[in-house]
Amino acid sequence: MTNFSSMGAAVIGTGFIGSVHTWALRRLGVQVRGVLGSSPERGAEGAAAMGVSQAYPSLEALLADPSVDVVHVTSPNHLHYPQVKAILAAGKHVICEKPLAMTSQQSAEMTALAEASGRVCAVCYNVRFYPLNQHARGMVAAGELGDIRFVTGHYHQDWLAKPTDWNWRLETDAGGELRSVGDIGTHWIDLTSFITGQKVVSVLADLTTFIPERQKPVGPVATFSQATGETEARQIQTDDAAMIMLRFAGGAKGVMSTSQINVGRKNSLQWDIAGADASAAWDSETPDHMFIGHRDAPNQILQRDGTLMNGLGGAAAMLPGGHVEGFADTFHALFSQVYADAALGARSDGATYASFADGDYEMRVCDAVLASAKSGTWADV
Ligand code: SOE
Repeated sequence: MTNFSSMGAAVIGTGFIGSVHTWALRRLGVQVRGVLGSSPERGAEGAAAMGVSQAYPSLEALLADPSVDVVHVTSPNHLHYPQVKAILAAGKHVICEKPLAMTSQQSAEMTALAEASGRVCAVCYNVRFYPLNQHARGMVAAGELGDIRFVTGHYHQDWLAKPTDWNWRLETDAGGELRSVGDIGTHWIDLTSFITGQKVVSVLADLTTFIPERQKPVGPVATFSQATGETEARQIQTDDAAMIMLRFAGGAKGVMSTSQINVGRKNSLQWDIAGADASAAWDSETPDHMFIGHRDAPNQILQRDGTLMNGLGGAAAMLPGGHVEGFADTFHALFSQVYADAALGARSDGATYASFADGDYEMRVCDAVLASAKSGTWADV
């Protein structure tokens, strides 16, 4: 394991996911030089809670710090575009949370700027970095499933199931026009495209807002937590759930659903990929086990063990043997690739983290989902 103690990072955002980034950086030995909060007070609170030595007073101050090599963007979606542009103009590497932008116009521009900058730019599609997902990509690439036919599954959560549940993602101004699809559906699309090596080319989508009016707390509320106290009624335009049929470039077809109101489903991403010769299936709530299905032989369950997996899977495994790995470990694995590339100054050939071009592809799939939901017909990506 490489030690990145000569490298410095700054993290924009001190909420749930900003903390996950900071913990993963610590495990890699990266020096977390400071954080930037949504206000100086929140920045100071976040820095104190995470034991980081400073909260920058502004993005300008953060970018002026010469000891920062890589900037992590974990702010609400509407800030990704201006912040990433400023970070690239300052000549720093960037890891941006998903979705990359609010629109595909923004993501296309960010991708062009990233390519021109010569900096290492990644989108934080962390689910790729469960070792068995990397292993599955290796299996498909080696032809072990045969031609890919049918790709099905879901990404369901329940943290927005009640009319009193609130988060900035609910409003289009901060989160974008799509919510369950943009926030978690793009993880599923990214992951299945990554594993199968096939991009989605056409979609038929149906979006639903089951809770059209919610109670917004007057004070701040963190992701996955519930506020108490005074609230005001807000009309909701974004999707609580979606059903999407998919056509992939290589001929595969699929169907998936997203939901943030499925009571009891905390953070459930499942995929099931049927090839002509074998199938595979995986569930984020039991991430160290993968189903491998056969027609004429007993089915198998592969338990994650770096020494029993292919090269991609083995490389992503952070712990030896069958020691259980989880959500936080995926950030550790993703960042270890990005920091190795940042130390060299360029993306390496074997890198498997999502590029800005991948993030732009997700935004174009979102455009097609919206267009299809509005027209009631298939829409091309
Ligand atoms: C909220 O839905 C959220 O934090 C997503 O934004 C993340 O991408 C997902 O990993 C967990 O849930």
